[in-house]
Amino acid sequence: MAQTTDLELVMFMRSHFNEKARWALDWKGLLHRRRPLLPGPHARTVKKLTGQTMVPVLIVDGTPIAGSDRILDELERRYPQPPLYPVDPDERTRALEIQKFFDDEIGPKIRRALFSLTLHEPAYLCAIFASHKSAPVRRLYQATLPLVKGVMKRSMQIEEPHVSEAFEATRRGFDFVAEHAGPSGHLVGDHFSVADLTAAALLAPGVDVQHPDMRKPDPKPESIRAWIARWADHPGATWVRETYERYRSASPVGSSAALR
Ligand SMILES: N[C@@H](CCC(=O)N[C@@H](CS)C(=O)NCC(=O)O)C(=O)O
Repeated sequence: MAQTTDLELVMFMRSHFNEKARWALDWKGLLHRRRPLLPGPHARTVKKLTGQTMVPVLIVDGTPIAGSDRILDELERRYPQPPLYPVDPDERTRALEIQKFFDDEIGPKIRRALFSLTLHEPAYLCAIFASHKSAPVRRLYQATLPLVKGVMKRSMQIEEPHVSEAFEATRRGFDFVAEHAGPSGHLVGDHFSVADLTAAALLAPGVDVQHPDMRKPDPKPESIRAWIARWADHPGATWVRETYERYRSASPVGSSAALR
């Protein structure tokens, strides 16, 4: 079936909530354009589009949809195959509950834990978010990052006791998937669903996943190598790696590369 809808994803590179939307688009084989913005300067553009500043935002035929859960919901409604929502109503409810748990409880905290380390690594932050920009823009962006450190600390609550809680929540996220993945490797029922996609995408910052959209740039500073090593042997980290290998193809059917 020819895809007639125009889809544009406004996003941050390598960001885990944005990864949810990228993964859903790729899983459904949907051609789309990606508009990667730099965190900070993004606020003006996104506010103008949606009245708030968070990405991902998916623009569907000119209409912006903000929020990864709402984006997945709209994609599922418009493009039900292959499905992300289980057919069985109880399983569907459970899968959406798991999405909400990871969106609310784990996603923001794993980000806080990781930023408590990367905040002191402007060159690395720049490599994460600005690798698509020209060298002069990257240099300028890197130079401004130390100046906005205070704002970032406040907006993400990078201070005690919140940082310790964030590390605990990260462990809780890995424990959850290790405990709840069934024999087939899925969190709900026997098929890949929104629950698996959300948990794997939001835990990906703690794992050395190899997918090009989430691979951490090299060389990694010591603090990042220690962060990855901290979770590497956890069965939950193994689950994330395996879920990526099984369900996140590096060259999706609807590859958007040509449209980027
Ligand atoms: N619940 C939202 C969370 C999105 C979110 O936290 N986005 C972050 C990047 S990971 C963001 O845009 N931060 C910049 C800002 O808040 O202005 C979702 O599921 O989309």
